[in-house]
Amino acid sequence: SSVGRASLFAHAKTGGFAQPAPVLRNPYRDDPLLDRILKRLLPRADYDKVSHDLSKFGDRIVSEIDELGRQAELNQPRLEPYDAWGNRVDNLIVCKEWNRLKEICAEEGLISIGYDEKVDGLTRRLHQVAKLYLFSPSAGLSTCPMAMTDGCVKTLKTLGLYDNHRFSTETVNRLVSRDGKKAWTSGQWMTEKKGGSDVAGGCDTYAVQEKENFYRLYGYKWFSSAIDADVALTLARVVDKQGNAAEGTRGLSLFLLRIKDDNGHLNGIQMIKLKNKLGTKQLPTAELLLDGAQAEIVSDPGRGVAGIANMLNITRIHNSIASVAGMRRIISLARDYSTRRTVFGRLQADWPLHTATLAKMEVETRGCFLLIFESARLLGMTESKQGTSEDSALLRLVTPIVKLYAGKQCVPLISEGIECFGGQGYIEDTGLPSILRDAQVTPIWEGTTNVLSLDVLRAFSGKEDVISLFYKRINELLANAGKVSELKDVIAKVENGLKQLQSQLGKATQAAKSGSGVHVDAEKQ
Ligand code: UCC
Ligand code: FAD
Repeated sequence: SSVGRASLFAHAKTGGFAQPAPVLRNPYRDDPLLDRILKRLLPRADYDKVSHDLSKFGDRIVSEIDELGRQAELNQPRLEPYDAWGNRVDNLIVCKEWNRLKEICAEEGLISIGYDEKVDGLTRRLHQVAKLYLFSPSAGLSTCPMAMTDGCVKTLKTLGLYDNHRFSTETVNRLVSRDGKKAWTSGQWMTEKKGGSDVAGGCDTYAVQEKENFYRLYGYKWFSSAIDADVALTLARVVDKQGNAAEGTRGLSLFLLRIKDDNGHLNGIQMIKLKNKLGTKQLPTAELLLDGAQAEIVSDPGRGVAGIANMLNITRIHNSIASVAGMRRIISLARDYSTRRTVFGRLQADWPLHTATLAKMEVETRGCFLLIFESARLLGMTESKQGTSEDSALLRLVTPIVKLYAGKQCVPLISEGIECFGGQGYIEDTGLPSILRDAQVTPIWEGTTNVLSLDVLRAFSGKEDVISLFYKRINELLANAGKVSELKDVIAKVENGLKQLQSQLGKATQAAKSGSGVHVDAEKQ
């Protein structure tokens, strides 16, 4: 009756309809490609173990981790620089969920899996990358300290310091610990006010020697993420007895330092302020004054940039994982929602225009996904006995490419994903907007898109003939793809793209030899 209908809106009632929310399912079992790629790349016995771990971890993400990540977004870090009596205290307050997420990272072996020498090198990196990929969108940005922790382990090991240098050895052991109470994490302080891309042009931090490898650092670090970490790698210019320091890249050396001492006192560091950011709000990012911070030099003098590049090449892979995992998360939620939301009398899923939108997103995401697993495969190969110098050269090339490409693609794609929820996608309480906010950082930090494009050229101009290796690898893949007749047109497009690339690079090389400079068509690049 008309009275019955009207009563739906009486008093506190807001109508009889409530839209079912999208549901997060086990991201491993829900993923269309992950299991297939692991089956293809891993030896059978390893696959069974890895698959079991990922399946279990996927359940934990749904039942526990996703909510911790959400709470970290809702309870953001803050800084109390002074106490009530005017004493400088630099008290950083993070929520308990953030600390719990970091403990879970250790317990689940998100770093240690990558370095477990009992396991084949390829398997351990593929396992680690798969696990990080599942974890990332629920991780409340605890993946940021994990990236830098992984990068720090890699750097100290590559520089030959593990088992040779007391502080580095303790640091590595703590960074790979599976004990959530004992595990350390690392920061990476490169950016200063004058420059984050042009690190050498920006670096005004000076290192004054105390004795042997021990120095005191003076400078201002402009962006320092995960500032609740235990150690950091940073760059500074060594000052000689006359007070002079070398300019440019060759003046920079790499230092390792504790952020606090065993009593919890900051090591000659002041946290000046926390950044007020568009996204990554869960993550404490600070401006730091280094006022005599004690540090040990860990590179040869003047080899700081080359040293920290070991870290960059790892954190860039982590960054790509975050970009692609964000894409995957928004698609899986949007797909689920399309089976729950009725529009114009049909489920979204039954409208071809809507499914075409989802399909377009799916294709792009799968492409990026395959690229991160190619970088993980190459990383694993280079770290295992099976690796060749060709693998190392290709890894050097693929790393900036996957970082720049996935970072660039994820922002518009996640924006499209948000639109799939209509107005609800714009509403903070749904948790959806933070997926877009957090995506926008991935093309910026760890090297912007253009800076990484230049890094691709740096990789091409290295000692190895990377261009030929690249063509060889693509041609192998094309030959394999040629067995599938439906791929004929796609293969022709890739071949055409390769020809254009060859011609552009040929022109650039010619111009570099003659010193004339070249106009490279940016679209064609
Ligand atoms: O942004 C940050 C965020 C931290 C949060 C972590 C999040 C991780 C993701 C989490 C997921 C949720 S930390 C700051 C990041 N900053 C950057 O990425 C800097 C961007 N700028 C560059 O990448 C530049 O290309 C520079 C600074 C690396 C290059 O500067 P220069 O001064 O022009 O350097 P050169 O002279 O070209 O290179 C110096 C040496 C060379 O070696 P040698 O001397 O042997 O020839 C280069 O080949 O360093 C070597 N090198 C590399 N080696 C430079 N780049 C690389 C590389 N990528 N790999 C290997
Ligand atoms: P700029 O270098 O000034 O770049 C501005 C623009 O100029 C960009 O578009 C860039 O592509 C372009 N550009 C620069 N050089 C060239 C060139 N040669 N050719 C063409 N274009 C060019 N840094 C750390 O060291 N540690 C951290 O923990 C950290 N955390 C961060 C957290 C957040 C949330 C953010 C946003 C940044 C963080 N950063 C950190 C800093 C980050 O790495 C830098 O912001 C980034 O590398 C860019 O440097 P910049 O800000 O100085 O920009």
